[in-house]
Amino acid sequence: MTVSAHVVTPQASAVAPAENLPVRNNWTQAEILALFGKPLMDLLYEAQGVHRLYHDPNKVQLSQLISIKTGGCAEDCAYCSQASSHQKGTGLTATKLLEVERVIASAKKAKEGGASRYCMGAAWTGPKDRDLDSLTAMVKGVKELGMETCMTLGMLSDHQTASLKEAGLDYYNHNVDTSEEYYSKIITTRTYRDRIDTLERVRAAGINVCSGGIVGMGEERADRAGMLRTLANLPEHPQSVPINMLVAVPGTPLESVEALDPFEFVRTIAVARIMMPRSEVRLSAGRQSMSEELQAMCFFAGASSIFYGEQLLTTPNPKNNKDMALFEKLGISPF
Ligand code: SAM
Ligand code: DTB
Ligand code: SF4
Repeated sequence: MTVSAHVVTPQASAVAPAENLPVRNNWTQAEILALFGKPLMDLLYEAQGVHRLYHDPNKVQLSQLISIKTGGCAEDCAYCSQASSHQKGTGLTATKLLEVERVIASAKKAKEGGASRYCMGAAWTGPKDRDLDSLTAMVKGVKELGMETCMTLGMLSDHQTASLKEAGLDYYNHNVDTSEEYYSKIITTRTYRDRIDTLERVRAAGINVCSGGIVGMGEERADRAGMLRTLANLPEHPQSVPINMLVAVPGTPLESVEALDPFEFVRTIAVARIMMPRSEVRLSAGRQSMSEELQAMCFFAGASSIFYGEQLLTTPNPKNNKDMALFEKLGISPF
């Protein structure tokens, strides 16, 4: 039987060469919704094209988390196991700030396991000045191991930001979490403006910004688009953009929210990649319940980083050997 050759005509690339691709900070909601609304294959093709202009498509960065102070938080974020108002339901035990030596010892293990960035998270509205010496010692100690440092401590004052910068902090994580419109449905103890103010302080101090959010909290597509619009229209794109799939923790107000369609999650990654072409887009919380195929689609859509290690802050994450087996199958290597 003869099979007629299927001639593939080379198509014009969907994206411009890197040097012609403007980094935009003026995205409109209509443009973003138009990206979300594309046929999935067109969206993925465009996102992968943009991804290849600035990133090695076969490399994924590994960041490891540690909770340096767990629970007892005065904020009321509806998704969070660590809000003191949800702790009765979640059964989480609050801890004090970990000792510096313990944090550095855990960072060393994370480095040996292959992580290149260490992200230290605290369940605070913001740090107290009395904690600053310990926090700066953690930054210095982790940097001495040759790892990048990231902290997420809530709202920062000017002098706290300056102390962290002086200690050598590389990244500060502070998520906008959702759209401005949906924010008050999720958090009532602070405002969207509070988040933007801390991001401005961090950027002004010359610390790299890590800011993203959570999807699957019962929001509409317009809110996912609005969240990306806020992030991409900041004066500078955040250097890292974590996209978290809600981990619906039993005992939190969002425990029984309807799960987001996985393809909508992939679309969110792809749109983030197109809008913020140079940023690291991190496939963040939620991987524990994602199939390997879904994660592979996220990498194709432009995710260039993951949280690595068997624990996020209070919830589980895939084991290192499981992630390495997946990378092996996909021909991806960590950096
Ligand atoms: N307390 C600080 C703050 O809120 O900025 C820092 C730690 S807080 C736990 C860091 C981020 O974790 C949140 O902004 C949120 O995006 C993410 N997060 C918390 N709980 C989550 C959950 N159940 N599912 C997905 N992401 C979550
Ligand atoms: C981010 O965007 N996701 C991380 C990190 N930044 C601090 C936290 C995810 C937490 C998931 C729920 C938990 O383990 O408590
Ligand atoms: Fe506190 Fe952060 Fe959890 Fe909100 S997300 S309750 S601020 S630890």
